Amino acid sequence: MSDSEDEVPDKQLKIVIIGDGASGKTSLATRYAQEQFGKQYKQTIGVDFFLRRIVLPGNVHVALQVWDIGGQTLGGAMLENYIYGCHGAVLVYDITNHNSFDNLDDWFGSIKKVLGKERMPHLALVGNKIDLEHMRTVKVEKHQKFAQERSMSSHFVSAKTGDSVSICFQKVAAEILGIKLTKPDVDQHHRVVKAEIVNYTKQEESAARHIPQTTTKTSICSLQ
Ligand SMILES: Nc1nc2c(ncn2[C@@H]2O[C@H](COP(=O)(O)OP(=O)(O)OP(=O)(O)O)[C@@H](O)[C@H]2O)c(=O)[nH]1
Ligand SMILES: [Mg+2]
Repeated sequence: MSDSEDEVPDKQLKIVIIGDGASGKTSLATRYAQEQFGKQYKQTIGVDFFLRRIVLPGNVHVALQVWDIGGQTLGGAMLENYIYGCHGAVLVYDITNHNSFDNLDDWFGSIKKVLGKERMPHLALVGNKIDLEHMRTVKVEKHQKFAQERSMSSHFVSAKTGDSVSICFQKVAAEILGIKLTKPDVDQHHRVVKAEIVNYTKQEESAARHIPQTTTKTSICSLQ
């Protein structure tokens, strides 16, 4: 069976993405649903919707409804309506912005307030912007402790490069439905980094070979 548009999915899942403004929620959703990324920040007002159909092991067809909730809704009256009935909640912070991590407590609190009395949805902790690893301000240990203490699954992604975005949502959907992902299922989602193959002409090749090599020696190291 193919995963075509007309096919009726076996399951429909509502996944909400919450977290501080500018942590990258819209970027994650657009990367996941449309394979796109924009550098320009455009604040989400209220909520935006995305849809992606996936197939999980056992030929389970799933329609993932992704609710991208604006960071400004925290503490507002509408947030509870947006969260209501979700099967999964993805809590996003920016690894270079400690405030966005600290505020996750409030986001977690809002989930608990709405759904705590019924059943908690699957919760995923997502550290975004790992392409900016050199600017990280939230230690990995802090991230892991937060996730463990609240029984959340743990993910590090980059909406910019697409690193681990698809597998993150795949894991969340599988967890909700109690489906086990095998290693090949997981590996399939790792992005292949495409290296450009340059075909040098014979002339360019020999010119490159004859570039004079400069050697600088210091008492500390030798650069070639
Ligand atoms: N370097 C880098 N920048 C990112 C990444 N994800 C998002 N950004 C940038 O961060 C800014 C905010 O991203 P958004 O996705 O709009 O943030 P948001 O969480 O939806 O913000 P609100 O709608 O206000 O809640 C934009 O300028 C994005 O280009 C990432 O993985 N790496
Ligand atoms: Mg947004």
